[in-house]
Amino acid sequence: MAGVVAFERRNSVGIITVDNPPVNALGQAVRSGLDEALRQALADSAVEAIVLRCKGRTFIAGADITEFGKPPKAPMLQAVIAAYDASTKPIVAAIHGTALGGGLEVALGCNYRVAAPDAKCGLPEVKLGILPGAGGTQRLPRLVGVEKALDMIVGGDPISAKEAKSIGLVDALVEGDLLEGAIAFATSVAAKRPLPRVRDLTANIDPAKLRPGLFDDAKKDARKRSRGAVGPARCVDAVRAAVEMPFDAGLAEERRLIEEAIASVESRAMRHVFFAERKAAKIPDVSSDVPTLPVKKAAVIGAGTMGAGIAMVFANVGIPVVLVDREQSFVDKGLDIIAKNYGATMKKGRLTQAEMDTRIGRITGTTNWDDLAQVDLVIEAVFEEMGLKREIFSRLDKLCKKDAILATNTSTLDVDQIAAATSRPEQVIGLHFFSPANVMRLLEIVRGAKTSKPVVATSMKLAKDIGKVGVLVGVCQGFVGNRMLHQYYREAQFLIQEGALPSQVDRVMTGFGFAMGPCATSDLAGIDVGWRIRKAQPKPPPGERYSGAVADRLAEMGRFGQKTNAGFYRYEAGSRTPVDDAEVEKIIVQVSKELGIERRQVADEEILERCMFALINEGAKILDEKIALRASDIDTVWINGYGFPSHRGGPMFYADTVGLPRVLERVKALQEKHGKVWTPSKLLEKLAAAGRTFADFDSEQEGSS
Ligand code: T1G
Repeated sequence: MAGVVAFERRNSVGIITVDNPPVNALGQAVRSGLDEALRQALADSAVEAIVLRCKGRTFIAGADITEFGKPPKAPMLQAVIAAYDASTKPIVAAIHGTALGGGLEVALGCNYRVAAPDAKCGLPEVKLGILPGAGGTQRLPRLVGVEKALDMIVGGDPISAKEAKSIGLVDALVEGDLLEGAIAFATSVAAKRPLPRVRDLTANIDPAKLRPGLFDDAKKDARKRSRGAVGPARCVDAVRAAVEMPFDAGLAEERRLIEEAIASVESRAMRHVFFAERKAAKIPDVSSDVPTLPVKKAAVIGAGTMGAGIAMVFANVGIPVVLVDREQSFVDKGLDIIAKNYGATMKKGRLTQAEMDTRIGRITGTTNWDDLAQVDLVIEAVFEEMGLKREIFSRLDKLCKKDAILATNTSTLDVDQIAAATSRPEQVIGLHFFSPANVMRLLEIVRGAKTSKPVVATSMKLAKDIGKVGVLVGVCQGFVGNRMLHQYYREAQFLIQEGALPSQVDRVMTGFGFAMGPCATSDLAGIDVGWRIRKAQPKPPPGERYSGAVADRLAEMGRFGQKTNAGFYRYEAGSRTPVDDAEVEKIIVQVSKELGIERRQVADEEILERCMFALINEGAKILDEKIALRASDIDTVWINGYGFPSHRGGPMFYADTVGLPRVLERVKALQEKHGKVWTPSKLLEKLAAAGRTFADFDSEQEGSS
């Protein structure tokens, strides 16, 4: 029997144990091991009942995603589950950690399921652009009802063991030793007949009991929320088959749909995103044996919106944090922001009063810098002004303990220049959070020229510990995300100067799948933020176009965006819904006139191409300069920090789907027309000429490191 699955008997109970670290994924060896173990259990006459359980940190967390797209190897998972389903002896699945995807489907093929109280169950396949393909769409609705099954399958989020018990997905929660509890449960049901099989349940899938139009509504809703991805709607079709077809026909329909999904670019994109996030955590020259420093107590300098959000991030994971500002009123305002944020989460039922009190209890507001003497990590989150930041870092250098990590949340400034204000630049790093810091998953970790490996390793680990996706980037203006954003916004603004309107540009980009278009995002972030930065920078030389002209005019008129209920759009009081404003069109036409630009019809395709190719070309330059380690890191930054649609895989993955020769050809044509802002990246030219992709570039980097 394959070494990853073992079989043993304890008295009258056969125990099948899966041991395939790190997450007991259902690779070929596990599938054939499960098959063989069942055969042994059924053949052993002393066995009256069977327990299926896993070693390690979790129950089976799904099919082995690395096998997707490769020729399938027998036994197929459906066949393995069919054998468990047909067992003549009761099988009890003992769930701990996360029973996900194919793992939960295996458990649904068993007669009973018991779980540790902190376990989770889910069918997250939709997050990989596919759907449960081993009976989950047919068995789950039979067991927990159609609406709950739709919720779990179309949404993809796991549920707690407690909820699973309450909806009948799990038969019992086992306190203490899970295996002993499962064996006791198995013994208690050993003689019970007939054996309960999920496939035989029909009450929950009786069409007469379902709300008319349920599936059409679910499909409409799925389309509305999926920003153009087709995966969620396909999940609805599969669950519909459970109601409209006999079990085996439903299984066949599920099979047809998953084969269609696995072959789709959408699923390839989302699988790329899955592995890209995990790869981002690996730093070639900082191996896992580089020691990390403990972060048991943190501090945040600056109690503004950003600082307050960052303090919450630490309090949320149990790390006490000191929130510092120069005046008590500023500190109080920061603590107030925190209380309001937690209050809002509590109102949504996602936090209890007790949890809120505990978290707020971990945050100490102060104006006394001596309170920083013993913290392990300080994050500076004050105004974007170099002089102020250097002053703060030189003060921290004198105050903080020797091995404290001094971090800056700057989004644009030179981390090396900030580090040079201290006697310990090796302890300085950039930790660039995204607003709202307690919500956005991305953390750009900015490695300075002198940042030590232990500080890098600690920051990468910290990102995971605080629930963020950490991506290591180098020092340059705007790092990875904002540097590319600047080129994307540049093109969006040029297109508006040439004839497009904000709503057209935003419609094209949200149609592509972005959560928000560039103009609505500027209104959310505040048009005045960019305006103040531009005002401090030199204007482009004569003859060179200036992308900030329209935004500057709006800001000069006090149209800062949502905060003034007017920006690129108008906002009704208290509403965040952008409304087209004829006043803005007048302003834009006037600015074009002053710039000597004759306005013209701009096609949607041109908007998409120029905005996307500006991103891609800058991304390639960033890779060439080694500011990012991988093209997939750039994708991870854009998906977790800028609302890039995950079903497109990120700007660099998208470029590979378009084809780099095509991207290069268009970039060169745009350079012809619009000048040096479109100078093609050398790396893009090299890869296109060699018929290679950004994915090739990444695997070569990986191979050479
Ligand atoms: N297949 C292959 N590798 C996997 C894997 C999987 N299903 N899940 C995790 N890994 C690797 C991961 O790449 C990483 O590798 C290591 O395990 C640790 O993961 C038929 C078709 C379980 C919640 O979508 O959500 O079943 O980077 O860093 O934070 O219907 O992993 O160390 O080299 O994420 O503790 C459905 C995917 C599959 C679950 C653990 N299942 N996994 O999180 O660790 S489709 C999923 C997760 C399916 C059936 C269909 C998480 C986790 P490395 P990690 P973690």
